[in-house]
Amino acid sequence: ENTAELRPTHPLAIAPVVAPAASVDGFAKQFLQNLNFDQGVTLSNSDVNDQYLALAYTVRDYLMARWFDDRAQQKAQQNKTVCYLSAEYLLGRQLDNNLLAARLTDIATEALAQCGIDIDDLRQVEIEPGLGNGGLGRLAACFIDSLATMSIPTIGYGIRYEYGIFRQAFNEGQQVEQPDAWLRMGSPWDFAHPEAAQTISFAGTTETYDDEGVERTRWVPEWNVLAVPYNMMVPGYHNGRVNTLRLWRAVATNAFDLHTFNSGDYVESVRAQTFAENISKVLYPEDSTPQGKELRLQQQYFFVAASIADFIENVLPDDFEIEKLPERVIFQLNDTHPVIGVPELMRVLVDEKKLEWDAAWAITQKCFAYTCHTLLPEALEVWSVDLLGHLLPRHLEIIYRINDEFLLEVRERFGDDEMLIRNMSIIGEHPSRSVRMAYLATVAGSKVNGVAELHSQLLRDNVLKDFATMWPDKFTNVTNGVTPRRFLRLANPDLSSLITEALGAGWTVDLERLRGLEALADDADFRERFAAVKASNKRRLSSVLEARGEAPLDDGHMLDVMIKRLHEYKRQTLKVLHIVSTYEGIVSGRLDVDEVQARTFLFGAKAAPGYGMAKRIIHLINAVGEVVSADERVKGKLKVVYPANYNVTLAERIIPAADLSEQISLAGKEASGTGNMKLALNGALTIGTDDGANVEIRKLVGDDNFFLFGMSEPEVEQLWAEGYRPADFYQKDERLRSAIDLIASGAFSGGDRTVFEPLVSNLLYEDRFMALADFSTYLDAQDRVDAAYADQDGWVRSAILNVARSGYFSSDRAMRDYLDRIWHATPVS
Ligand code: NBY
Repeated sequence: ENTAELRPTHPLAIAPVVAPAASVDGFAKQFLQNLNFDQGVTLSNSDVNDQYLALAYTVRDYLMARWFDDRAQQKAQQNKTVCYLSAEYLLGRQLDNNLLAARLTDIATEALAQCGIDIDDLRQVEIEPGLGNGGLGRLAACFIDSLATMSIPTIGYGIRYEYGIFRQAFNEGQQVEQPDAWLRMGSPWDFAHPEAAQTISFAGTTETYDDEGVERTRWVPEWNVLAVPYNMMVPGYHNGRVNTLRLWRAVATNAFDLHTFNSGDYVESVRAQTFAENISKVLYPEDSTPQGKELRLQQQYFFVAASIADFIENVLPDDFEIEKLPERVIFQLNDTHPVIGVPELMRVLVDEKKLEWDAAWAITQKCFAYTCHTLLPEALEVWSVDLLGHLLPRHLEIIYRINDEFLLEVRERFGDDEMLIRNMSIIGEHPSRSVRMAYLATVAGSKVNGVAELHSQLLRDNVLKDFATMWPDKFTNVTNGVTPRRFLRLANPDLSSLITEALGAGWTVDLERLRGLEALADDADFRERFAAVKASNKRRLSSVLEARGEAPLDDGHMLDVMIKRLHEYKRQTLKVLHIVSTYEGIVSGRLDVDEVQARTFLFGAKAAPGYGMAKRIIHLINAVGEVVSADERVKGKLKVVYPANYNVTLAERIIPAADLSEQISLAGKEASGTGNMKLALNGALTIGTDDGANVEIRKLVGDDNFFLFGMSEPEVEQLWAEGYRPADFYQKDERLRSAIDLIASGAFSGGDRTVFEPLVSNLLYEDRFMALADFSTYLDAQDRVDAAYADQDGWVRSAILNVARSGYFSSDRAMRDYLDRIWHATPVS
């Protein structure tokens, strides 16, 4: 590849690129060279960050030749490429994952040891790229891992935010947000390619012109920015493949401020650069309610337009016939955030490639597919027509035409039902005129999928009902999955060894093999070893917490975890009510202490900075935690820990240590959940509602190994329709009354009754997510948990069965489903 279009004469220049020798000496040599020549330090002068960077460069060096090969081969084979379009990738740390993929872990450990370095010290300094909010972003990261492992030609396209998800700190129990300057210490895993930048335009006007007798439209934009790609390696596990994640960074164009420069206002021109570069400055930290901010739409158009242009210009061959685009690409829309790509591809095909509208639309419909990740109405993204028309005038025209033709189709099919037309229109009229992005995605996509069986069903029955009637075959389900490499093999090395010893190593890429553990659940010796792994994972977590200044975990406590974004529908409050009720029960003598299992309740959760109620819930958890953990009367029984800044790195320590997984959303609200899968896969038992993928987890692991409680989705609908009055539940249930009264009394706020008053009255008089209605069955289920935990043998047996039966939740399986049902792409050979 070095020789393309060049005429080198040096023998090295025409030789293939080769990786350094895969030996301890080869690794040490490369590492020291990188330390000297890339970091500019000698070993004795280097600090731990120099060493970490040199190590990262060394791992890269081993993957580089594979990466070159894969790109050359993908180009030569001209296979269909999966272009995953996602505004978020929550990657987690890269070092261990890449060492594992390249089979370098042992070699690197030994080579560094011979240099006098403990590789663990280097692991510690890596800052994870937090380029996502939660489930949706982490899912994208799992998917690209699986696609690389399955040799599917894939490009992940996204945004290289300069600041990822904020760092969370607590100040007197309340969340404060700090900027996540993840690039500050260097970013050894990505490669800038300014030569491959795309110019992305905004605003201005449209005009028609005569193109040799044909009237055409063109966009005359007002300003533009450069999109500079940064490539990251996405190595497959043990298969020698390396795919690409291409993240775009916004940089000011020269033309941008030429005018100002010429007018002599130097300072103004520099300020203008910041304006352009703001586009990729920061990740929006809202994980459900879209903010409708102009900058966010700029981000979306910026990365999608750059990605589509990049694919057409740089991935496809020069002589490519654009009519054949659907044979070569599928653009998968990760929620509605990239949906502006639909009118963008239409603009490229009609205005630039000069295709007829109908031909362009036929191509576009085949090139996109849409994944929906929510059911909450407030989470469905809409853009005001004014804003969209101002920023992207040509795209708004295109959306209007798509809508006109779509509504004609609706009339043909269903007659002139004006109500139906209004309901299905891509343009909503109330409260003000807006573009409904989920509808645009549904109209344009070849397929629309939900992320768990129940979720896909509810999409068909409620949210997108009319569309599902019109196009039943468009709708499908792909239940989410998680990568077993990161969330079992890397996060839980001791359990991994135990599994490999029992079943051989193949499970890492064929997770259904875990079924082989079922038989071992009845083997006392295996149970003992499994329990020992759990105990040691708890000790490991305890030292991680201690290093962060938290109290250590108590031996023998059940570890009860709720780790997910803070949101009312997820019902962290219900968990708090359980804790307060148990605490109150012990203190008042209502509960027999000996019946209560010693438990540590662990929370991990960030709240969107503007989400007041979520922040109050964080405050309550910390306040309750402080009182409960300090009270001598429950000492040794109950403890609450809430480490700040829950992220992927911390998740990898918590999940393997967990005994109980809290999945307690109101039925019909959690699209899928993926933490539920990671926890079951690591042998935690679930206490959960019949919601999202919990339904499928319970079916697979069996009712005996899952604690189900709460209303079903139809029961929720019914109670809501009847008129839900939370105060009735408060009146009826004494345990609930005592718990709420205790919070209201100021017992957790130094006697101040005002602090949690808004929270309490919200529960009593609104309770949108019906925590009070599910409280009593939740407490009953928690009693069953206590009883089950008292029988340790039985518990461990159930835990093993959870692991054995979670193979379905591999993201490899999810990728096979996408490939069969939606993408129809094949592996490179
Ligand atoms: O996607 C989550 C769902 O809540 C969860 O049930 C599912 O398992 C997961 C993967 O399918 N959704 C999610 O994480 N959503 C976001 O993070 C998100 C981020 C930004 C915006 C909306 C949602 N936004 O509008 O800006």
